[in-house]
Amino acid sequence: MNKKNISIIGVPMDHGQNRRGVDMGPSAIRYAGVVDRIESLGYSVTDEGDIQIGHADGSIDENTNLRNLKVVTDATEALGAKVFEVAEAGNFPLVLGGDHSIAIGTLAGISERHENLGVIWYDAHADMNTSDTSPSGNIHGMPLAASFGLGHEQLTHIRGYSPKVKPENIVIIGARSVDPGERELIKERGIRVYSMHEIDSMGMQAVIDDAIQYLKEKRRTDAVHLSLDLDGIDPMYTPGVGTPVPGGITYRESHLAMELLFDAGIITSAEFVEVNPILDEKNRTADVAVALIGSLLGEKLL
Ligand code: HAR
Ligand code: MN
Ligand code: MN
Ligand code: MN
Repeated sequence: MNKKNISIIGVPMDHGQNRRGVDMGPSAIRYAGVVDRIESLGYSVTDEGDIQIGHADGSIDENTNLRNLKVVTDATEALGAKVFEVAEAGNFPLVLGGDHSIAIGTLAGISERHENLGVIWYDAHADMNTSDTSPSGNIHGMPLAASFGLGHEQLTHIRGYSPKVKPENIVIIGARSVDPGERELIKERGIRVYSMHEIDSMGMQAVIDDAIQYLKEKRRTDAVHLSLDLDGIDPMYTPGVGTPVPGGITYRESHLAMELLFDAGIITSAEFVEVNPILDEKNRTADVAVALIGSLLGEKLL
């Protein structure tokens, strides 16, 4: 990655799920020193502040099976516009969440500028439910499906176009909690998944090498967005997340993954989501987010 200016965009969103506190994620990550950490690597940083988030009553609409659709739609529209603007200006968008529903907006802003965007989805979950398959009505379990064009029209058409990404340009890393409808879609759409099984058996180095090779050589992507959900990492290291799943990726494996992505120079935008300081222990999860952002942007041990 050339040393582009990094534009930080905070998204204090907690309406894509039903546990409060993840709206404080951007503050916690800033408090953990994200700006200084990135500046110390020689980048210039612009903190663009936070996207305005409306209020919602938390109920699930019985016709759509969606919780807080309007406020999520409004926020992702606003985020999409901001991401588009900073990327147009030549900056690297670094989005801080907030729950994972915000990825719908990030991808809406980024994909408009690319013909063949790739996405790396680092997560315990597949986030590929639709209003028909969701067990929770929570939109943070739906952003990938929405981004390849499945689900409620308001979610699939942020910024007026759909799809944002081809299913075969998506790579999921760290999956270990996948719902039946998601499993079907993964098979049907040919989505590449490196679940915990592949991470255990191949090792993280081989997983990342394979993912990079796939996105670059096989899919010929012209940009790659990293969407990193802190629950992809084992809750032993990142307890401050709303939907922890045991048996996850280790702290060191995650650093290695970020370092290899940096070395490959393929990542053109990123987001770090689901940090919930209320559920956390001494801001550890935000600290991990900042450390991983450091490695993604080129920090080395020696
Ligand atoms: N799959 C479940 C659902 O749709 C849980 C999703 C949890 N999602 C996140 N983002 N934390 O990955 O409700
Ligand atoms: Mn609120
Ligand atoms: Mn997620
Ligand atoms: Mn998750």
